[in-house]
Amino acid sequence: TISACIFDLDGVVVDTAKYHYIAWKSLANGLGFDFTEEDNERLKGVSRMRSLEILMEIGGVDLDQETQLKLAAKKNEEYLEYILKMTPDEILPGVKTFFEDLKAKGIKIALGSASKNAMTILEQLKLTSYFDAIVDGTHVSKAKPDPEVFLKGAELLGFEPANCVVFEDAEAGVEAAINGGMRCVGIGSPDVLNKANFVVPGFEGFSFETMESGLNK
Ligand code: B16
Ligand code: MG
Repeated sequence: TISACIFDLDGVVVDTAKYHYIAWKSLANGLGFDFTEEDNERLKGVSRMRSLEILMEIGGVDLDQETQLKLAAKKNEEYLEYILKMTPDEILPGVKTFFEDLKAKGIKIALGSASKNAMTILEQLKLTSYFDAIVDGTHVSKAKPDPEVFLKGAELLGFEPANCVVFEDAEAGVEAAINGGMRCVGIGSPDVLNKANFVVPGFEGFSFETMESGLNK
């Protein structure tokens, strides 16, 4: 039986990757190198400090710890400028309808995100009240593919991992769900998310029934 659904945020509920991209790009340009959209793919689902490490690797630069913290804070300031302008229009298609469907069926909803800005984003989207539990980057010490973020969500709701279904757009996130003993619906491309139980391009037309039949295949 399915008792709860746990959602990743960036790339599942909303497309914040485009704002992360603009902010990381301007940081890279300030350091004297370019940062492409393809490079940005490597940062999806990855923590802020790990993202900066990957960026430094791309630019071939080496920075001391203190500078890294300063630059990560600077990137976040710019990123915040964009997310504070976000509105509920930016909720990805079909997400709200699916949330309503889950509520109507008594299925609990949790957030399992690596982002330290998750609360701000949910507030901007006016989605906070849909969540029965929220676990984000401020609550965990181990990054995906470690299952910590999803296990904490299940624990807060009081359900066994086997009764939880995770929705993820990043490979590391899918692995985190499987590592935690949960089933996982990939949001995106089946080539990338091949470890998920099944993959859909998005939530348009997606319902509790679609989920059940997909998981029972
Ligand atoms: P922040 P998710 C992740 O969110 C993003 O996918 C990733 O690109 C970002 O670096 C990370 O959050 C940390 O975000 O800088 O806001 O703490 O996909 O796990 O919801
Ligand atoms: Mg994500």
